[in-house]
Amino acid sequence: MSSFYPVLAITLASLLLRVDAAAPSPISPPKAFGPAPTERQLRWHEMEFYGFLHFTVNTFTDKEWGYGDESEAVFNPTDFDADQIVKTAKVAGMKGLILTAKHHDGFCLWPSQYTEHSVKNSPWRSGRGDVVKEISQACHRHGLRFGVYLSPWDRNHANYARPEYLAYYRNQLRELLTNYGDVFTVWFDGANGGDGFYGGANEKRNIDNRTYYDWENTWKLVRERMPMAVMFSDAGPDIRWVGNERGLAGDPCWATLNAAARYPGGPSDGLNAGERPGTDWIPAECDVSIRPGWFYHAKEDARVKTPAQLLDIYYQSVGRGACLNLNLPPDRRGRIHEPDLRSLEEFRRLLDTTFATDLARPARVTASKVRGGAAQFAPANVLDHRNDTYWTTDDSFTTPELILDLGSPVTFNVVSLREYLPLGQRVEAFALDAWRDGKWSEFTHGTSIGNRRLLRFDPITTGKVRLRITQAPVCPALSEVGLYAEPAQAMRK
Ligand code: FUL
Ligand code: CA
Repeated sequence: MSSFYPVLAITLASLLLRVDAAAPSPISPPKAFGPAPTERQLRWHEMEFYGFLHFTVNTFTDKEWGYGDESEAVFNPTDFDADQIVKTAKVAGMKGLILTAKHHDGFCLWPSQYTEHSVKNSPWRSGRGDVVKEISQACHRHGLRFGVYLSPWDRNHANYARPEYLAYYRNQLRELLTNYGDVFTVWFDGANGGDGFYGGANEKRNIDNRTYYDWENTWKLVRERMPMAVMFSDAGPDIRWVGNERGLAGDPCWATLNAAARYPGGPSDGLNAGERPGTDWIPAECDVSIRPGWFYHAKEDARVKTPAQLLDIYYQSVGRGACLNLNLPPDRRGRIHEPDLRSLEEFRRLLDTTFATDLARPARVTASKVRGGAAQFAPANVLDHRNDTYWTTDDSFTTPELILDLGSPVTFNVVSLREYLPLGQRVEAFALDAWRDGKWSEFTHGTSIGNRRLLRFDPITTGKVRLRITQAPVCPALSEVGLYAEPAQAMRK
């Protein structure tokens, strides 16, 4: 024993010395610029693509907005299959599903203890069914996250537009956030007030959507029950509507917004592009249906979006730094219809084929500037497919360049860029050049990057690509630069 300690001490000392000698003086990372995402927002950004399920009495009455007087008896899917629905979403590459637990008609897809207007009084599964339970469990079984849509506007409830309704709404939220496991998002719709059944009153009821719902306290309830859930509305607080129902983000699409004057159901100007400089990190979600309507209508069976249309939407949503929320409406059986499934499968196949090979990966990468010359911030960090490593420069260099030497000519038609989000959105403009005939020539340029920027263009063949950051208020921090080639079928409409 006695000889052990000195040996240990010497070994430790030499280890420490070695570490000391090798350690470069640490170079600190840049400071974040403007508002930066929270942990829950970062987790959401990583999802990129998830789905909506619009399903309720409307599926059976062939409507888009139920009036609120529908009999519970109409809700009767003949072959409801949560696994088929969730597996379809999974095949499409979705990372989660948001279910309309209650749409504007007020019918509840779970047996809420606060109303009789729910599945419990329907013939489906003899009144013992629970769509929220089956979908949430299937999601968790298949590795998808689960989210809820609980329409604030309720055309069935007698107390809608009165103060009492708020307690009802919050009780329902509590049920959804307590009994169905983890919930990744709560989707607050902005459609508010108007005519309806309202317990038999059959009248028009308007509300002041700035004050009526007392959102502060509803949001607090969600934070307490489900701290990692992101809340969606026209005004955040975590993610915002993109301002259209076509699934298209603006160009630019900033992740920031000035939230103070906004409220759910408020004016939508500015939501498509975001606001810069903005006071809050409230990135966009692009919602769109795979069919013309949000609910299933047999007459729309031939109007399912094609794989090429879905790809266009993907490039203009995920590819502009937003997340894509694509609606899949279950049919009267309670399944995703076959044409929808076929379109999703082909869409996924084309995306997977495109992104299977990053043609930039083997490149030799150099940059005009590297922060402190430190390996930690080296340009090779843009090629490792990790979001947590990035290339950056000293604070004073805001327009650096990066060159990918591909060795021999390579053909591609997609560029993928990502910023390192914890440091905020930094790049305001960039350009890409190809080395051709002994000189650089620009083949595309853009503005916002954020979580992801995908640029798509006619195929280019070159041995060298240059990325120029042309405008940024601070030094950029980029975590990814990738080059991809779409299969020919993907380029056809
Ligand atoms: C809108 C609703 O009125 C539609 O019915 C649908 O739910 C869509 C996603 O949001 O505001
Ligand atoms: Ca990286």
